[in-house]
Amino acid sequence: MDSIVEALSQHSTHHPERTALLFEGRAYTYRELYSQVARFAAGLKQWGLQPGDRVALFLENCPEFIIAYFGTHRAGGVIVLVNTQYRQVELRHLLADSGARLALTDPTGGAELDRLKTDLPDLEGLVLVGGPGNLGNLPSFEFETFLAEPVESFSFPKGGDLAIIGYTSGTTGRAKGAMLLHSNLASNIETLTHTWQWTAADRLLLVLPLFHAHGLMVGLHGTIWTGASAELQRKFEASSVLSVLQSDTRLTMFFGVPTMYGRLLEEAKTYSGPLRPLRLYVSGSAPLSQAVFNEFQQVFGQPILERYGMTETIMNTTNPYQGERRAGTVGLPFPGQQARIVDVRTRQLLTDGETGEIEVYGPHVFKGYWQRPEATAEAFSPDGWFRTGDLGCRSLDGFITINGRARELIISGGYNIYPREVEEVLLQHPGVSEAAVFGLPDPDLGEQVVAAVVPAFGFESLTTSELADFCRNQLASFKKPRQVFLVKALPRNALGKVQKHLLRGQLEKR
Ligand code: MCA
Ligand code: AMP
Repeated sequence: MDSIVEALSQHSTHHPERTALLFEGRAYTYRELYSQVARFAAGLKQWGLQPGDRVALFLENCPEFIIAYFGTHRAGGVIVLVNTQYRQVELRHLLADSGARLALTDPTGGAELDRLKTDLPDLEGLVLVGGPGNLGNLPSFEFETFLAEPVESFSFPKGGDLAIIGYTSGTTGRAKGAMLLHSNLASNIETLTHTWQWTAADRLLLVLPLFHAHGLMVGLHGTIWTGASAELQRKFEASSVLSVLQSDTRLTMFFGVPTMYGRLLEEAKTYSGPLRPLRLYVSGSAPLSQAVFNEFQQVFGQPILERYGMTETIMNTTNPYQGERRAGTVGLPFPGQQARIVDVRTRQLLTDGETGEIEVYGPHVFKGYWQRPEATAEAFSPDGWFRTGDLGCRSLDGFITINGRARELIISGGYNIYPREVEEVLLQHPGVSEAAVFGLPDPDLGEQVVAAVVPAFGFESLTTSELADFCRNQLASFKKPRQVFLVKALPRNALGKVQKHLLRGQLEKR
């Protein structure tokens, strides 16, 4: 099968009454889900969507997200994923760069996009979930009115068709759109579901946001590919997740970022009932500490399976489903995919035990960055391997450990923050003369965003909250600095480059 939407259609034919999705007390069978998908696809066609046109999804977890996602693919469209925390700076860039013609959002998101209309000439309309909204510039349609009579005469997407543009940043320049083909999505979920022994009998508690790869391309895709079911929640909240995990005996799997596991462990301390282990707990998107791994195994009776992925490649490596799950490592490449470690400077292959950049190869690797041929060329080695930007080493028996990053990146609670983007916003504040943004360890989030700021003359009493609010007005709020240190000067090397490791060393102790 070339696409996940085709798998959905097949399940709706062969097992129409099987449950696909549960959300806030409502169950959707495969028949119902696919019928809504087909209707949304027809609505898109009627509206005038052409194959290859981009549709942005700027919405929290809900069934409409899933219907619009598969409906867009059914109609030959391309999905642009947009984090719901994004504000004007990110929205303007993502929607303009992708040239999205239509966006699915809620009335609040609609108002935000409507304000940007003059900067977004390609955006022709909004589909709104949860009410009509009060918009002035863009035509909008309520979700329900967009569902049309299905037309089954058009074909399913082919493996080589573009499916998703997932934005991910770099050290320089703005976020780049990683182009994932239907074949990338299908091949990766095929090997992943096989490796994790995911079957139609499984039920996943899906609380990860669907607008990122982890929730969407692992959680949702795996569910639909195997004909299983998912209980979808709007967002993660430790106490309700713990009680659902314990009370709903049909659940077999839970996927999360390390912050979620840490919070579940905290919550478990106040939980009186017995803790029922699920078949599979998976962690990824950020490093899982050995302490959380060990404590989770003790408390929940199961070793977490840690895996490693990226927007550009979906899932790269996994600890074994059967056999040792080695804490602190991300395991081995999925079958059918490859990974190697090369010297960062010479690009020569390294031997086991040596640390270098992780490169990956296989049918899961994306096609390139949307309209960025130079960035695409730089991202691949001459023999076609993708340079992940992650540093790691491989043990003699093949387990990969990630032990650094070749690029500047902060991972906070599983969300990526590129310091440069936050620095650029800080520098727009009249009180900031110089700014350096970096990560410091955080017991809950893994890393937290911190800024060192040289105040402009007369602004020596700038506060963290003032600068955090300033960032928050323009950027997703998870990118705002949690601490701001005022310094007299930034340490620089002979070339003038800020030495962030020195700042980190100094400020970590404060
Ligand atoms: C929320 N806040 C955060 C974060 N999340 N601050 C720093 N880091 C975060 N990750 C801030 C909000 O901006 C807000 O600030 C305040 O916390 C409360 O927001 P709320 O939404 O209630 O937060 P939360 O429920 O505590 O969220 C924590 C979370 C969430 C559940 C861990 O961050 C989350 O869902 N993370 C998962 C991200 C994910 O799916 N990543 C996968 C990327 P204020 O009050 O000031 O507004 S895909 C990927 O990385 C690759 C492919 C891979 O390998 O998976
Ligand atoms: P993104 O750009 O959002 O796709 O984030 C991908 C990045 O998340 C990777 O390049 C890694 O740096 C990081 N990552 C994902 N999974 C893990 C993991 N299990 N351990 C450490 N880092 C991870």
